[in-house]
Amino acid sequence: KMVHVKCRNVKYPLSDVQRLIVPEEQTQWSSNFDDYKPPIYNSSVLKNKPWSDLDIDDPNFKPKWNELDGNVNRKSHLGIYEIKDKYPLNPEGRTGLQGRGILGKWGPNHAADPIVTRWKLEDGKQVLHESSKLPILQFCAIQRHDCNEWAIPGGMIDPGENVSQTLMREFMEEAMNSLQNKIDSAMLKIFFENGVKIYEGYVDDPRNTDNAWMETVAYNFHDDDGNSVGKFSLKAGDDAKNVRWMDVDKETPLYASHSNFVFSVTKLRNAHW
Ligand code: RP5
Ligand code: MG
Ligand code: MG
Repeated sequence: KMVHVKCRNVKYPLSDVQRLIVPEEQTQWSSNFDDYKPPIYNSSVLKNKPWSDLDIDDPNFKPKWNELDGNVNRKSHLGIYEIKDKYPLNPEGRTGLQGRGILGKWGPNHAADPIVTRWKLEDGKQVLHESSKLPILQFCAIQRHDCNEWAIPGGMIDPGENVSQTLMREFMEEAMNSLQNKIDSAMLKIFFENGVKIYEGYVDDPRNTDNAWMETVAYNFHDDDGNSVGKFSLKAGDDAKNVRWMDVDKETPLYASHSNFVFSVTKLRNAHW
C-alpha cells in the first residue's frame, strides 16, 4: 500500500503552489537527486496562531526535536527523524516542497482518526455483498471543507490532550456538530472507551512537505447491533461540510491514506471490501 504518493503529486492544497515532481525512485533522501531545489512554501495562515510553531529561524524558536517538547509532541511514530540545516526531514522522503505549507508544526503533526462503524442493515438483517457474500460495513464519513473529499472525521491532538479525548471530541465536532444531550454523552463516553487501535504512523496527506508531515492514530469504534452510535442522527460541523453513514467498498475514493485504515477495519471485522 503506497504511503507517500498523494503528498508528491498534487498542487499544494488551498494555494497555487506547484510541487517539484519527485519520481518514486528518488523519494528517499538517501537516493541521488543532485540539483534538488524544490519551491519553499509557508502559508501566511499560520502567522501568530497559538497552535502553530514560530518560523524556524525565529530566535525564540528552540525546539527539542524527537522529544516531548513541553506540551508539543515532536516525537515521530516512525522513529528518529533527521535534522538538516535546522530543518526536520520527512521520514518518508522528498515531497517536492520545502517549508511547512499549511501545517502548524515543523516535523510531525499529530492527529487522531475515529473510524466509527456499524453494519448495513435491511429489515434488521445484515446486508451481504452480492459478489463477496460478506456483510457490508458502514463508517461515519465526513466531507472536508478544504478539498471536498470524503474522509474519516479526524483532527489534530490538542496540546495536553490524550488520544482518546481527541477521538471523541473530533467525532462530536465533525459528525454530530457537538450536539450532545445527556443520555447520548453518557453512552458516547462508554462507546469511545471501547475502541480497537487500527493504525499508528505516517499519513499520506496532501499537505505534507519535506519539513512537516501528518501522523495519526486510527481507532475503530464499532456498534455491532446498531443500537448505540449507529442510530444517532448525524450533523456535520467544524471543518466538515457534510456527514453520512457510507458503505465501505474499495471503489470509494477517500482523503489522504484513509482507505488504507478503513481497509484494515474490514479485515478485522471480516467485512466486504
Ligand atoms: C489527516 O488529516 C488525518 O488522518 C486526519 O484525518 C486529518 C487531521 O487534520 P484536520 O482534519 O484537522 O485538517 O492527515
Ligand atoms: Mg478534521
Ligand atoms: Mg477537526
